[in-house]
Amino acid sequence: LQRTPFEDRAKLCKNAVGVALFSLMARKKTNLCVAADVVEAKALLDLADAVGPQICVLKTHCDIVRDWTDETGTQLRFLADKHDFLIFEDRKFADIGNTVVQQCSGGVHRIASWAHFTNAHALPGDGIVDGLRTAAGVENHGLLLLAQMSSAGNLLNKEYTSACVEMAKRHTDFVFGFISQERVIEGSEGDAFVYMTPGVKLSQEGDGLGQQYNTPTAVIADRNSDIIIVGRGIYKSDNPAATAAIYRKQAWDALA
Ligand code: UP6
Repeated sequence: LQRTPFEDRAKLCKNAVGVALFSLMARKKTNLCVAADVVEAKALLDLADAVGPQICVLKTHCDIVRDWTDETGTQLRFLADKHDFLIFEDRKFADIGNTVVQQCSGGVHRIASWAHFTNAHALPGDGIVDGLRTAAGVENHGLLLLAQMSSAGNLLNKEYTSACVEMAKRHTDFVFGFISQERVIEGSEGDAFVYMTPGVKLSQEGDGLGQQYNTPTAVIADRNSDIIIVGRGIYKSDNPAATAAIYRKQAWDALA
């Protein structure tokens, strides 16, 4: 299978964050995203600083951080500039347009003020995309749709995935990719979108709570995804920076 280089896919993408992400991956030669699921602000910033040189994207769950302040977002942006990565708040929005405007721009977390992009379930319909576009502004923000999930027994079947794909195609100014378990749009049309896959670990046993893992090589080489998302496999290891380097190499080598 011949892959289109990321620098060429940057030219096909219509959203500025998507363009920036493809360009960054080509420049830095990494398709690793770390899921920084730690619960204190200092731990989050320390982890971001440690794995920063290895990653294209830092994925956050700001609502699990018990002492989050505006300064946490500011410091994350500082580290993103320092190490050249983008910040993805994995908020998985799932409400009506009017509500997600407030959830994305307001509240304690003010996600739109520090995250480069976030994600949403397609379940509520196109209004969720329009609401998040309003909250974020198109110029310097982007959105991923959850087309598939990694958890056992999830309800995102083939028909639902197809509907997500169609929704993304209606909003290419803002939606630049998917959270999915595989590449969900083939051919050159699919080259305009990025595919990010969670549920990745070198050892494949689950977590007792439904998570299902695949290896970096399986996700990139066999399922043709672009970016691996790794949480516990990295941040729970003895040396997250060194472990991130191992995942990075496996995921990048699997592109060839
Ligand atoms: N995530 C999944 N599966 C999905 C969507 N998102 O695991 O389908 C997220 C989780 C977590 C990360 O919310 O932040 O990806 C996976 O973490 P792990 O590597 O520690 O299992």
